[in-house]
Amino acid sequence: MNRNEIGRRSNLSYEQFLKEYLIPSKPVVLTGVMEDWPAMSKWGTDYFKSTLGNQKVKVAVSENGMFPSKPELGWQATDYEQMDFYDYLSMIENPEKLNKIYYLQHKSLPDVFPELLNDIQSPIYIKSPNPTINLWIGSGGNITPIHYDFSSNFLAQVTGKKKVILFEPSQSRNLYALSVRSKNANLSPINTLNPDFSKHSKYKDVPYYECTLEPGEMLFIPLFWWHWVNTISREATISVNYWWNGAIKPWFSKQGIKTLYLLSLQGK
Ligand SMILES: O=C(O)CCC(=O)C(=O)O
Repeated sequence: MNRNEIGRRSNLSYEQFLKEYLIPSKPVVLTGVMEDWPAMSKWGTDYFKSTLGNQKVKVAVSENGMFPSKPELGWQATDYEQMDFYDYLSMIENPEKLNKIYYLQHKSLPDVFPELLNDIQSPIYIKSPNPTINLWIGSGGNITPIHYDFSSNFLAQVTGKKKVILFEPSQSRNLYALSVRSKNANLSPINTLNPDFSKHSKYKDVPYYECTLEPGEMLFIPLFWWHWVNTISREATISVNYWWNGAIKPWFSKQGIKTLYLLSLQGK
């Protein structure tokens, strides 16, 4: 596979971000953008236990660390358990004692943990109203398989590290994406833990973009870009992501129309 490192930038103005990344639909890691977030010094299992421990949460469970555990069966393949947030936090403090892997995925901050909104600040690059803001908490070994979203995305790392791999939308065929008419058209059936190259031979040569996201860094994942995310820290790993509709106009540019056309061939 052909590897490209995702670049890092700091102090980008909105205009620079627009011109260099949003319009050309190019990923970038932004550094120094979370320095004023109270979350950076406050958030962790102790803080969440003492402030929100009584709350019930629905946590995804997997035998092998993939969420969903069998991407070929679609998103519904993930199992869930209901538990006290306190108990979940205690579990991921000692992941070596667990025989399964657990992941609190995309919990809406405004709906589930509105108190925590005071600890973060929406990136200045989001100009559209009401982005979807989610909290993700897990520990080492969680894998979100290859998929794309229908929004532009900032994935902001608060504690722990995540390895993120991205593929351009034009790589859909090499990722064996299902037909766009399928319910799971945005999920690739490739098992990234153990790819079956006899079935998915084109995946071998697919060009990809990679970064290891460190605390305090925010990754811009452009609209329709395929991504998979692997939590690599053993300790509790906390991220916030923002899905927002920032890139509709660029998709009507020449390059955007070409990519939409390639996506429309997906799975044919
Ligand atoms: O952090 C993760 O595990 C997945 C994040 C993701 O897929 C997203 O932000 O769209």
